[in-house]
Amino acid sequence: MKPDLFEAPDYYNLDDLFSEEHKLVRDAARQWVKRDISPIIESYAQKAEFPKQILGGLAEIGAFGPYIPETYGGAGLDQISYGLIMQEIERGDSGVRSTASVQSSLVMYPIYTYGSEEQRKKYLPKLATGELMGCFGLTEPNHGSNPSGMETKFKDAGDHYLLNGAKLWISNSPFADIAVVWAKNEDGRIQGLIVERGMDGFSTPETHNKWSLRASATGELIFDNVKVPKANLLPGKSGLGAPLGCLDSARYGIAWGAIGAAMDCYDTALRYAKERMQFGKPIAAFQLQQKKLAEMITEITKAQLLAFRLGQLKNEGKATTQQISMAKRNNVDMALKIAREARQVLGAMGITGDYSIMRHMMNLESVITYEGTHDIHLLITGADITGIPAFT
Ligand code: TGC
Ligand code: FAD
Repeated sequence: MKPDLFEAPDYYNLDDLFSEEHKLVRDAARQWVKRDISPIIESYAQKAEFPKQILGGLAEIGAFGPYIPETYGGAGLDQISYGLIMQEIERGDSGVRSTASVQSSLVMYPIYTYGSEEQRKKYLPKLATGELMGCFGLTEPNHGSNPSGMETKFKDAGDHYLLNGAKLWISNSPFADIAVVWAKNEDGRIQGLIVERGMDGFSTPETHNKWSLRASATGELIFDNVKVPKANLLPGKSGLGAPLGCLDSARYGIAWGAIGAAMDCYDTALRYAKERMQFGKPIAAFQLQQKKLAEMITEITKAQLLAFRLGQLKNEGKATTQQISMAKRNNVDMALKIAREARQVLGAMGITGDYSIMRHMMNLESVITYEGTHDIHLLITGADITGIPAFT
């Protein structure tokens, strides 16, 4: 891959709105990505392998539990800092951002929010340092967009629970030490359980043959009469609202993360267009190429403003699920469209691994599907403005 010459676009001077802390956190993540991700990520994506050696670095930049209080090992930052960290990591690769999103919003968040004090103390500090890695099991082979139909279930077996079922498409599952698993109790109510690697009957086969998120490990979670200690049940909340609450936090991070991928594609295309000569001129001199680039910076700027305002609302505890859906949907769609246009600016070079664009484009095909598909988020907005849910 070419040297990382990334310069972040800030067309509307958003830096004037960020605090010194926001900028410090963001710049630390940006430098880390340049130093530790950009030089290696293409080869890991090519060989479809997660670069495990980056876990310590992710922890150091505060990517594991940015908004979890310091008493539990988190970074104690606000939601805008969390968003900026996700933006910078996804500027490097959506798969690396996935690992951080899952650890923070889908593993640490439910343990912090729905867990007992003993569970918080036992797991959160080790998750914050990356000593323990986690995954989140909601999706099943027969239930993706409609998790309320899940078949995974557990029953009371005296001094423990007995868990049976299977989860599919689980980020980090092949190497995770623990899994936050959503399953139905004997009354059919959804609850969260912390399942630990090594428990009898628990396995995590890897899913191969992906053309997207190749540097992220994806797999299954299989539960065959797994004995889960009663102390591992998350006591704080039951019902579908419990996992959906975690998704709010992860989707918010993705709304920022997608901006990073878009910024990288735009910056790469802009630099290439100014250098690449055709018909005796840099291709940046042609109106059709300028149209692409001008539209890209316009869409990135709109997405930045959406994410920033959402961050303010989140800091005030006012961001709604529906507002988060709109931002996730808009910003991922924006990034995917920019990746496709940016790829064209590079001509044939755009299809090679010498540049990051094609990798971002393929990654974003997962990002537009996971954490609620593009169409599900549209339906969430539709239900909100009409008052008529159209999911069924
Ligand atoms: P619905 O009737 O709307 O709601 C069921 C119950 O949940 C409550 N609720 C929420 N509570 C807290 N936070 C939220 N955001 C909530 N949204 C809803 C709701 O009030 C209700 O409570 P109650 O007490 O009345 O029961 O549920 P529904 O079955 O109609 O489903 C709605 C729908 C389709 C929007 C929802 O199921 C959905 O969002 N589906 C998409 C599934 C999804 O996003 N899966 C993601 C899996 S995780 C993942 O992809 C990780 S990728 C990670 C990475 O690598 O980055
Ligand atoms: P389906 O639900 O089968 O949907 C197929 C198509 O039908 C979609 O276009 C969808 O929009 C459309 N559709 C469905 N219902 C409706 C409707 N009511 N109206 C209109 N259209 C509809 N899950 C986890 O739990 N944990 C993870 O860590 C995780 N990581 C993932 C990593 C990757 C790389 C990928 C690709 C997925 C991951 N997922 C994870 C799963 C992800 O959340 C699901 O793929 C997603 O929710 C969609 O479910 P599905 O793939 O079963 O699609």
